[in-house]
Amino acid sequence: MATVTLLRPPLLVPTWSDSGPMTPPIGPAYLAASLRQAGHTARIIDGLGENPFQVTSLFGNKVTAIGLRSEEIVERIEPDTDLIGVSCMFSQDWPEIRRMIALARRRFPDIPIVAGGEHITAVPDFTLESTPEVDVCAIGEGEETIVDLANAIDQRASFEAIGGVVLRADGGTRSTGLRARIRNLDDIPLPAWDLVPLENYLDHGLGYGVDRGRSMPMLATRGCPYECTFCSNPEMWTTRWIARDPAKVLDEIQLYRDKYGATNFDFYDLTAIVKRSWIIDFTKMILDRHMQFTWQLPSGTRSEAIDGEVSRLLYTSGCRNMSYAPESGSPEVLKRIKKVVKLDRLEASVRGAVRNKLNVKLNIIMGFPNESRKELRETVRFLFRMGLAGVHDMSISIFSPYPGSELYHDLRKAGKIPELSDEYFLGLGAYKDFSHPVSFTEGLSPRLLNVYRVLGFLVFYGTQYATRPWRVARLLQNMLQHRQESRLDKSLQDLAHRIRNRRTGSAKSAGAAAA
Ligand code: B12
Ligand code: SF4
Repeated sequence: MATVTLLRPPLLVPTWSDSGPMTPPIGPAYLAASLRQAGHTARIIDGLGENPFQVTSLFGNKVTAIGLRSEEIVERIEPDTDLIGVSCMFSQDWPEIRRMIALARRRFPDIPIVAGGEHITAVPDFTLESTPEVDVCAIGEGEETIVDLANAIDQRASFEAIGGVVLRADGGTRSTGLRARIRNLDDIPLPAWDLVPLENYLDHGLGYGVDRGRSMPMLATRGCPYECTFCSNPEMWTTRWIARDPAKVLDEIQLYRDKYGATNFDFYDLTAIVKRSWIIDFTKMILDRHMQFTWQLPSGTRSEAIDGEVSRLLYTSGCRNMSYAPESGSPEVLKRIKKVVKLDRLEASVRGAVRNKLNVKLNIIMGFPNESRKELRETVRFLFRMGLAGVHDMSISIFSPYPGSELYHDLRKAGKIPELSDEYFLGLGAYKDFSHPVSFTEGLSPRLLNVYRVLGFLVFYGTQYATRPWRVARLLQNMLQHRQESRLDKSLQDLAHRIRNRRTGSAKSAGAAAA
């Protein structure tokens, strides 16, 4: 049987952004579990989790790496490895991951290297053409592909007949095409968390959501049925949304409560709430089983299935924080980006969630191509209404054209992204970085875009706190007592750590504020 080492890079964050989510590597943990189930030996080198308190400045201090340096990750690969797998989720990380791959190749000249993940799925040909050190790219969902690759190594067979890969062939590349998605998610073995330095996350309150105790990542669904033009979901997961059996999700939660003392569960789903009946079954089952834990939906979810009854059930079953992803307050923009959302219905859903005591965050994007000033002002007015409604948090990202998305293809065709250079990849990190603003909007300078963004923040938080002054007191109290309830609590406390620990180089200071 084969021995596979999976590399998770360090966390790479734009140095001047407030974002740097320190999350356990759920993708590699899933892959490792499938490898083990098939009889192979799996290892994970979690670049972030192995040393979450080390900070390294990269690319002229444009990027901060948190965790092991790429050199240290490669040093830890055991010599008996038969296959090296590298995970690349975020395109902005590619320049450093490519360097890590080159280091691995230098140390292991004859061991096959496979790269996979969301970024690789979007640009497999570019990856193979620009990075001779990569032997094969895995596209889409990875569990079956990694097992087939390990089987092929074991049987000394070629990779050519394996589904879901892109290989070099005849001086170019050849794709075997995306695999059919795994239909029964409950057949996938649970993530191999024992191969990850999990305590480093659990003990330090690191994770995706607000710090509400020992937090474990969860995945209840995969995929999303929508096709928003700024999102790479359709090319990666297709438009098939598949949910697990709610009972199995709760069995997993119970396992982590017993095994790791977990008290909070962050759902990493792309769009957890699509089907009303699923979320009702799930929440009612928590209540029927008398389970006591908190859970959060930090990825921006859709609003269609969340009416008053659903948000009440969410709260009573322990959900405390959830994010909606309206993206814009302009109906024209929403139509153009194919968000398929009705703002009045979304607003009603949000108001219901706030009334039912959920801590609500909104995800906004500004700076879509062709977005007008009038449309940006509509978004600011929407934020005013949401502040008035008592929504707790929001984030405004500046639009970045991620590979694999429809807008990326459009901008490439129009020559707005002339080549896939390091500058372009690093520029994708500008979505939250005030120091290097980028604008893809005709007639709107990066500076002006930043002005709209600051205006949006001021209007939203100003309205919210002017109408609910007790929330300011609560914010200060939480700050003093190191308690977190909202994303703003989390961001401010992480910022305080960052300032306090700047001289000591603590990773928590360098970027633990959540995205
Ligand atoms: C949860 C999430 C986050 C969380 C946590 C991410 C994490 N796990 O560390 C946080 C908050 C950190 C986050 C932040 C951001 N995110 Co995000 N996020 C997601 C989301 C919804 C789920 C990721 C996930 O955990 N999936 C579940 C696991 C099981 O899947 P997976 O890791 O992809 O692994 C599978 C396959 O990819 C493959 N695979 C992966 N690695 C490998 C390796 C090998 C060798 C093989 C064979 C296979 C393989 O097999 C795995 C199992 O099937 C994805 C969308 C999505 N569905 O993936 C977006 C997504 C990854 N995020 C995205 C973006 C843009 C961001 C942000 C830039 C913020 C923003 N504006 O939204 C920030 C950047 C963070 C940073 N570095 O600074 C984009 C990335 C696009 C890109 N090309 O860069 C995505 C794809 C959303 C989208 N469709 O646009 N995100
Ligand atoms: S942005 Fe959200 S709703 Fe739109 S396709 Fe991506 S995951 Fe689905």
